[in-house]
Amino acid sequence: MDTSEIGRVKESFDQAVAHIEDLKSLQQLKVEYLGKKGKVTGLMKEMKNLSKEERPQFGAAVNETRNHITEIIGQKTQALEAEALEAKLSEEAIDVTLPGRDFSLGSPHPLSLIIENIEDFFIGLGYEIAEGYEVETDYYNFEALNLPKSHPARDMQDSFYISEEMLLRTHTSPVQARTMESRAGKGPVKIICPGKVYRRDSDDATHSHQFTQIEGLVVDKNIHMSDLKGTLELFAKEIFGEEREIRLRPSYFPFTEPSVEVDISCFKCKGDGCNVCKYTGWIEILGAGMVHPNVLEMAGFDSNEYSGFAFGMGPDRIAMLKHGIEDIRHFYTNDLRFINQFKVTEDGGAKNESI
Ligand code: FA5
Repeated sequence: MDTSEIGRVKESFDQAVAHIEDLKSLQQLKVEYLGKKGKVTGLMKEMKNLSKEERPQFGAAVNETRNHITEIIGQKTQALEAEALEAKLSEEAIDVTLPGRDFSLGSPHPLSLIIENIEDFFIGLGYEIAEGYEVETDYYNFEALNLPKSHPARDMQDSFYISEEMLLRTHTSPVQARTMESRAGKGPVKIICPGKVYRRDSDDATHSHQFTQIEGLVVDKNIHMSDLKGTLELFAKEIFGEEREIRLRPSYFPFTEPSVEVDISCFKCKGDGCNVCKYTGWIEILGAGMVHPNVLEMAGFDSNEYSGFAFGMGPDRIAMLKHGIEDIRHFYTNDLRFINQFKVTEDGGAKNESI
């Protein structure tokens, strides 16, 4: 063996290393040349077959080749490691300038918003919020409100009966009967009761078999019709605008005497006549009256000492008027395109962005 064999080993290494592209192949190449049974080690083993004179030169050449291979492998290892790190970093790179992922925020339901507006207004006047039961007894829904069985006025509210004595409440008025009863004849009572009610009405653009109502009740000494009128005037201005006026028309409810229907001056045409007010200049918004002495007495109040007023309104219809919604069924069909139009304004009110 002569030094030309060493040159061939070096050359074959140089050629092989030029094609290496990953650390694993480089490691294999290292073993192939520098390992125990590798080519360079094989050259060293040849030393014993050489003469004493040849050995130093041969040994130096093998050492030089081994150093060369070791150095190249070292450099290549570093280069490949840097490349792998670079690839990993760019794979894991986060572009902090990308816009964040959008997640959709729900909008409060327009009915919840109008109910909250109305609640806030009455809380400001010192009212408490009272709650009752959606499944109610015939007694509280009708009898305690001066509507004995077979009273013809029961037909005013077609009902879903569950049994002889139980029904889905047709209005929120049973809450006033229950609340008065719980106060054991002692005033003042000053409540509003928002909630769902149910009637066997056929669904159409302005009627739903399930809708919402807000009841109001004040019972104390010396409560007069003027207190009712003043309260509702303030309410109309708060919900429909400062310039609103109200008017009371005589009406009939078995639980109030006298009873009135309350209209507000039209907020769209300001009284000139338009499609919202059906060209009358006025829009009906609620029923009200002075609490009937029979209702006070049945709930344990002395009607000679106490008097009161009550009112009941439909937030569905109020929201429809306020936002120009033409069909009550939009409230109950859960179409997000409808609900998402309503946003909460800074003062906590509702804004319909499409209007
Ligand atoms: C009542 O329910 C009385 N309890 C209100 C009342 C309370 C009067 C206290 C006096 C004192 P009325 O049946 O008119 O009254 O209903 C009140 C409101 O509920 C109506 O003005 C209307 O806005 C709403 N309403 C009635 N029926 C429906 C329906 N099917 N769909 C949607 N809203 C309705």
